[in-house]
Amino acid sequence: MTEQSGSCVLVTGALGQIGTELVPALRQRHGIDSVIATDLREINDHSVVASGIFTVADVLDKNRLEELIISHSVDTIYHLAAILSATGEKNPELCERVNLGGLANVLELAKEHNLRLYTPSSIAVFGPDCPPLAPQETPLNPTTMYGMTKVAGEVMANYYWENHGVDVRGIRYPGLISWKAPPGGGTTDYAVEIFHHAVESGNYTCFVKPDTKLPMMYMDDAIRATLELMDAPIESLGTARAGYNIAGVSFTAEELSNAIVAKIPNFVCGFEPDIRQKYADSWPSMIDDTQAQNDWGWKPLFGLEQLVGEMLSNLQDEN
Ligand code: NAD
Ligand code: AKB
Repeated sequence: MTEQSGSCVLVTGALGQIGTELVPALRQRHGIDSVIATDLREINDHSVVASGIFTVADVLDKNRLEELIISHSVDTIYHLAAILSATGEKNPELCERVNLGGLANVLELAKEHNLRLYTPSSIAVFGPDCPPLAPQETPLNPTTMYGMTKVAGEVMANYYWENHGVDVRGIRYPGLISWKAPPGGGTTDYAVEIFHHAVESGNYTCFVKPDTKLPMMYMDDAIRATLELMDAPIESLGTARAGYNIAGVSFTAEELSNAIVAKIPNFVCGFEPDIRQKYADSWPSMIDDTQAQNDWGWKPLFGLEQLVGEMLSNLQDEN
């Protein structure tokens, strides 16, 4: 079902890396007053999200979310609030509580108020036993708490679809690369930080090894994928509905650094792996997204060269 123009959308975790770009895209589609952006944090007046309705809401407070759903006649939730992998390993209890508790609340509210729900998954669902080219269907044995919450989240979402008919959809995003908002404490954050350091100081110390290869995606592709999945006719979606594999571009940390050097010849990147190396090593290096291609026509547009060009030119303009 494609969202109708009268639709009212609630976004949780709206001030994060994805929300900062998804909220404006949703406001362009639905109208500025039809997107209710929420987050646990207070908004900064300079945030692009401040151009429309914003209110503080904790996803663990189901009553507060329900109040917003009723008072704004919300029919769709984009549930972005979460604790990502690196922060999640520092505080696994918080990660479990927010990621699973928040999702349980929005799933129940979607059931009770007949809402559509978008809830992202991640390549963190995969574990060390996954082949380097991750299939859509494979045993999911993550080693991070974050990954475990994402596997459980897909299972919970499928349960609400199968048992209550809740139209819930999700994508296993790769590491997302963007310049408008900082990443929120993940393992793939090096692939964003490197650009800021290249532009601001000309050097960066990367926290994974040069040959670490992970699936990544430019934010424009990720936002388009999200909207395309939400627009897909319900009957076109298969068993992957709560966690579609989608591929963008895979590269090693060294390939990324070299692509930046091609544009900024004086840029120097060193490598000092920390604990995040272990999380990166537990994830596959490439994603098989045949199912997303077949079910809803997924196709990425940004390769490494385009992504590096966009990141550097936008950050250079900002500085
Ligand atoms: P982020 O960390 O940048 O933003 C998450 C937001 O959630 C933050 O603004 C935070 O303040 C908010 N939040 C935390 N606890 C909350 C609570 N209790 N109530 C309300 N808000 C709360 O994350 P993101 O990168 O925007 O990711 C959004 C979603 O996409 C998450 O589910 C994440 O797992 C998933 N994802 C992201 C990536 C990526 O590379 N960015 C990759 C795969 C999956
Ligand atoms: C993280 O590194 O935790 C996220 C993700 C891939 O889910 N960017």
